[in-house]
Amino acid sequence: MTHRLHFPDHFTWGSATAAYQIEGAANADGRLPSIWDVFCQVPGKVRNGDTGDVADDHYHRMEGDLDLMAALGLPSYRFSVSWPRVVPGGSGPVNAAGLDFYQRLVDGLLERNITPLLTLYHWDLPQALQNDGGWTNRETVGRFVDYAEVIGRALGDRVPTITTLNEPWCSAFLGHSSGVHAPGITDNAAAITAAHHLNLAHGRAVTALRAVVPSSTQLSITLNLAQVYPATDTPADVEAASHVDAIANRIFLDPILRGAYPSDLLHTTRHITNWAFVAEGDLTDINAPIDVLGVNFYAPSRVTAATDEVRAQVTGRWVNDPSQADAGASPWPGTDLAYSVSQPGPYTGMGWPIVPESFTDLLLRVRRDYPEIPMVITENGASFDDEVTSDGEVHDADRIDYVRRHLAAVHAAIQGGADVRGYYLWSFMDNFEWAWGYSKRFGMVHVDYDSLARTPKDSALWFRDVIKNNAVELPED
Ligand code: PNW
Repeated sequence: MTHRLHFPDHFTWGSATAAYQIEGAANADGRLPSIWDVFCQVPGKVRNGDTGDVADDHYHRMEGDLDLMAALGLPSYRFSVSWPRVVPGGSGPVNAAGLDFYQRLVDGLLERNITPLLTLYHWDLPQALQNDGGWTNRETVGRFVDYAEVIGRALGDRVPTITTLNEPWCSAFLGHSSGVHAPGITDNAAAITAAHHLNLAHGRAVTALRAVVPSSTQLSITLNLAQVYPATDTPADVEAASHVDAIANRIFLDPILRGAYPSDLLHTTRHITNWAFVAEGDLTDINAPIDVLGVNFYAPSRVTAATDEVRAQVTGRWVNDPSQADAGASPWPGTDLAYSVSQPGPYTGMGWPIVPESFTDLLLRVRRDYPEIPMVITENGASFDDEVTSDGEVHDADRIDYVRRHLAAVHAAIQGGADVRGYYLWSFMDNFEWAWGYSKRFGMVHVDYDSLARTPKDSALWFRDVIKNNAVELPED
């Protein structure tokens, strides 16, 4: 016996990728390096010394990939535009050849009846801008707005939803505090400065885009919100969880949706920064109205207060490290007041705990605290060690189980009143998993990194049925 959970009419189904993770062709047609091209050259930063130079070679195989999306019944596709392809110097001349790739991509999607969802920035800052300080430099905000306008003018008439930034938390805090992402800086004050400039870039880009795109275009930002639980119910741990909620979630949600930084955040970070980078009018700019909030979710977080005992266990690494899944503590990026601690399994191939109920909690929390904003799940999925069998199949039952349970969690949140409009599975195909290189596979399509052959996994065929039925089937238990 099975039990069918139906999704609302007009629910949007799709899958997602990002430019640097799939395109390759790093030096083609006038593209210049991004911070990730440079970061990949630093020994020890990316597993096995992998780079995005070739990746899935999507840049040269785009038509075939779109055919595969159509064959798999995808109604929508979320991709990102590579800033260093379109404006290679970060500012200055537009590279027509780079822009042409995205023209062809969008046209190719529309020809196949696949609705594009475009992300302007998925972490590939032009290195030229990093040389001037990148996101710690307020000038980068204006460069981003100019780039957003270029894309809005070129593609805005055919792309119904544009997202400004993907996961500014990762750019700010993994890039500038833990340093496990490009540009690899380890400075908490720099991370908070970067977070503010990312917020400002988002808000000003929204206003600039409104002037150049049709009035029907939905504008958005995608956040990876941390669903934070205290390690124990002691007041100190509860306070640590609230602090992490401020420095991971409300640092973005509050200025964007309410026009103010949380007062507790300003207070608890005053020994790190004086927030002098916030200029008059910034909060009004950041608070530019958006139409929908993109939410990416993988796993919850568990945190504890900074005590001498906890500090003694610190391994110095960010805890989202598979080898750390069941050991140690690590400083929460951007702060010295809270530490991330291990959680019970089961885990995905990233060592991230599988806790679907926490996804429901998160969506209901956003609904409760920011009731006006509709949400779209712009990423959810899991990495596992998939292998192609001798008959050319990939039996990824663990991924199907992960997605099924997380879809049930989304459904429960909708039943509970959350306004969730769509779901994009991360990822369409295996790709460059940032610091983990090609060692982690999130795709519903397998990629052989020798031949670059694409093989739909069982999860892709299963997801095609979910889409067709607008429903997920759960085993009765
Ligand atoms: C997201 N963390 O990244 C990104 O949007 C994708 O590009 C990426 O492939 C996907 O999730 C899977 O990792 C994250 O350490 C990377 O908390 C790291 C973390 C969160 C999100």
